[in-house]
Amino acid sequence: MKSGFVVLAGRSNVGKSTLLNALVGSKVAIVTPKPQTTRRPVRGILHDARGQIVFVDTPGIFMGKKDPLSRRLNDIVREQLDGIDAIVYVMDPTRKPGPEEETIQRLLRKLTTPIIVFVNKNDLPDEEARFRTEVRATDIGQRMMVEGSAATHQHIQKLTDALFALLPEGEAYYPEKQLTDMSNTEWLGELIREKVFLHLREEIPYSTHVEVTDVQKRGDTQYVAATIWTTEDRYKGMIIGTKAQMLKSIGADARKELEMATNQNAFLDLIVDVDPKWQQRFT
Ligand SMILES: Nc1nc2c(ncn2[C@@H]2O[C@H](COP(=O)(O)OP(=O)(O)O)[C@@H](O)[C@H]2O)c(=O)[nH]1
Ligand SMILES: [Mg+2]
Repeated sequence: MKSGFVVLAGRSNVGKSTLLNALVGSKVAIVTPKPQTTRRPVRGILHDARGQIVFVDTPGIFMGKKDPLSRRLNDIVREQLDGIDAIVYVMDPTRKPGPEEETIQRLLRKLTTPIIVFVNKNDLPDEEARFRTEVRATDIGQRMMVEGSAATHQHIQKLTDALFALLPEGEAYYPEKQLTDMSNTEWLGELIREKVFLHLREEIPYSTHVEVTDVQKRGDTQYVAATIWTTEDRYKGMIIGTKAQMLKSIGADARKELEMATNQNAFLDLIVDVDPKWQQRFT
């Protein structure tokens, strides 16, 4: 069998997490329209008759950001590039390739690891994907360029085939049914965090961390208790909302998705708490 590690690289918001989910065939990573949602590299495992591919979704590269969290994320991205078998460099034709793209390409050109460029969001019309021509002209010494869509699963198979062709023979890294390296608790926390990102504006979601404190089976219901940590009292108020409407919406969305994913009833017990220093405890 074939096996190997493949890193998904690219700017924030190009669709790396969406692509990871498409490749694995299950929702492993959270996806939001906001940049820098992914906070730690998430692994998603593709099992196939040909072998196994471990995909690593990276948080993207944060240019010019000097805060400890961004710095740490940049270090993580560099560490991820060691000892891997191939890179899928994801590009977004709806945004102009700027200095950030150049920084990433400079980094990738230096590597000897085989690269496949995946031009994503091919489902969008030319009016929206205005930079297709520029993106198609990308030359970083890649083995191949595939145009497709992570959202509609267009040409995902083509990408998978190209990767299997590149990968060495090897043993399986994960048991056959395992789709991610995240624990169930971590995944539940990520699911709730995704809803926080989808419901709240501007900087508030970035000030939050979700800690799952209890998971229990109660009859045929999965009971999940979690704390949404934020850095300031005024954020706490906004996350809870008037008459707790915001928190209820976040909880309802997370519960619905959890019920869909697990095919059983779920009950979410969410509280919001303030800790200006949560970053030191959880990252
Ligand atoms: N139209 C379209 N949107 C996409 C596609 N892939 C991702 N997106 C959207 O782009 C945004 C960022 O996606 P995400 O996977 O979180 O990007 P990441 O930051 O690179 O991980 C989300 O709103 C996605 O729904 C695609 O193939 N087509
Ligand atoms: Mg992501």
